[in-house]
Parts: sequence; structure tokens; C-alpha cells
Amino acid sequence: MKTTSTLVLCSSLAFTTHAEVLDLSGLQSWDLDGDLSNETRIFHPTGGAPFNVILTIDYDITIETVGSSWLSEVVIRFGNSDGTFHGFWPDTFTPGLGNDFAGTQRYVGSFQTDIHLNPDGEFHVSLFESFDDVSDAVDAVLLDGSMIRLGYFIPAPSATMLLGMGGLLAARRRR
Ligand SMILES: [Ca+2]
Ligand SMILES: [Ca+2]
Repeated sequence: MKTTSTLVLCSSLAFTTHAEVLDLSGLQSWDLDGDLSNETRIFHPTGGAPFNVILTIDYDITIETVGSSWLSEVVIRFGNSDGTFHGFWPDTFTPGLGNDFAGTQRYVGSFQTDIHLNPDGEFHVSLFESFDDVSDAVDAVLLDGSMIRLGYFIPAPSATMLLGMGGLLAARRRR
């Protein structure tokens, strides 16, 4: 019994789960992927704590298209500071997938991801168009209230030490 409680205590201390809401209101989608006109918003979850791993993203996003651009053309890219991403899950997300028409639409949902942040702790959100209607002009914008909620954990620096202590305690009890 005692061994079990020690292990549970250690695992809860080793990995701390967090959640944080990021405001995406006003972010604009301009041109094709890689175009310098596109916007990137940079966040510092938990004050820029390093090595966060983002595991889930909840979203509540309202897209308003410009002219004849379609809702389905807005692509969101999530990533770390140098774009290396390091995860296994896709780093791009198309909220209006299948909505091949212009207009204003709200999208709410959640998905799993796997984004490994760098030592600087930066989390980047970029928008780009899968089809550019007007070069060097805005194709769509995220309206007020658009947000994402990150679910992630931080591997605690003292995890190894705590697990080592757990092993030591278990060893002592066996004597
Ligand atoms: Ca454009
Ligand atoms: Ca477009």
C-alpha cells in the first residue's frame, strides 16, 4: 500500500498539467504559405517556461472572409520558435474544412496535438491561405472572441530526483 502511494505522489509531482487561453482576435490571413505578408502571433505560455509540450488544443474561432475568399482556405499553423515543431501530430489546422464558400462562421472544437517548444518557451500561431484570392491583400480575419486553449504539461526538472527518492524509500521498506 505504502509503495503505491509513494509512486502516485512522485508521478503527480513530476508532470504538472496546465491550461492557458490565448487570444487570436484580429489575426489576419493574407497569402499563401511562406509569404512574408502572413501574420504570426507569438505567445509565451506560463511566462515562457521552457520545454512545454502542448498535448491538446481547444478552439473557439470565428472567421470572416474578405471578398470571394472561402472559409475553407484559412489554415492555422502552430509551432515553436524555429518551426521545427518536433511533434508527431500535424501542426496545421483548417477550422473551416469543407466550407467552400465566403462568409462569417464560428468553429468550436478540440483536437490532440504534440508540439514540443524550445528552451525559449515561445508558442507561434500563424495564418495562411491555401488559395490566395488577392496577392498582398487580406483574405480573412479572425473576429473578436477568437481563442484557443492550450493543454500541456511541463516535465519538472526535479522529476529524476523525486523518482530516485521514491526508489530509495521503496528499497528501505524492503529491508
Ligand atoms: Ca491575399
Ligand atoms: Ca483565399
